[in-house]
Amino acid sequence: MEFQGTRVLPGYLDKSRQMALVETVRDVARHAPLNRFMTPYGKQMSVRMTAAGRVGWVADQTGYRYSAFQPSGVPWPPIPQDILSIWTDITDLARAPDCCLINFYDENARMGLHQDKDEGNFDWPVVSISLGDDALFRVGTNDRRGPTRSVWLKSGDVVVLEGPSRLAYHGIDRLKPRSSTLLREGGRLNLTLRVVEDPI
Ligand SMILES: O=C(O)CCC(=O)C(=O)O
Ligand SMILES: [Mn+2]
Repeated sequence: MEFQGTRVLPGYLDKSRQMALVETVRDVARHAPLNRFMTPYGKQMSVRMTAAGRVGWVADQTGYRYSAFQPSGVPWPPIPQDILSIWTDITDLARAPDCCLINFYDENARMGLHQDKDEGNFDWPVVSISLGDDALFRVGTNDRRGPTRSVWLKSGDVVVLEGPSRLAYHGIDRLKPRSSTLLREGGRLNLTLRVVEDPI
C-alpha cells in the first residue's frame, strides 16, 4: 500500500512473529533499559526509548544525537538477528542497519511531527515495525506546513520511508488503548531500523 509516497505493509508480521519479537525486545531492554529523555526544550518526552546496534539515539539539554553509548555509559547491545532479517527481507540491501531504535508508547504517549534527519545519508531507507496497540500515524511531505494524511497502524504492520518520502514529516498522534493483546500491560512498541553514517 502506498501512502503519501510511504510504503505501508499491513499485517507484514503474523501473530507468532510478533510474539517472538516482543520477547526479543524484552531481551534487548534487559541490556539497554528504556529511557525517558528530555527534549532540548526541557520537556520530558512521553515516549520511552532504547536501542540496539552500533549507535543508539540519546537526547539531553545539549540536543539530540546518535551515540555509541547508553546514558549509563555502556554500549548498546547488538541488533538481534530476527530484527536484522526483517530489514534484509524488506529492503534487499546487503548493508545492515546501524541502529534499531525502540520506542515504547503507553496509552498517553505521542510523538510530534518530525523528520528523521540525523542519520547522515538519506539514500538509505528507514524501516518501522509496529507491535501492540493501534496507533494513528500521520505523514506529510518534506515541508512542515505541507498537507498530511493519517492511517491507523496495527500490530505487525511495517512502514518504509524511502526515496522521496525518506524525509517526510511524520508522527504518532495517539494510541487506541487496549486495541491489541500482544503486550500484557498494553501500549505499543515501535522499532525503527536505520543506517547511520558518521559525518566525514
Ligand atoms: O512510532 C512510530 O511509528 C514512529 C516512530 C518515529 O517516527 C521515530 O522513532 O522517529
Ligand atoms: Mn521518525
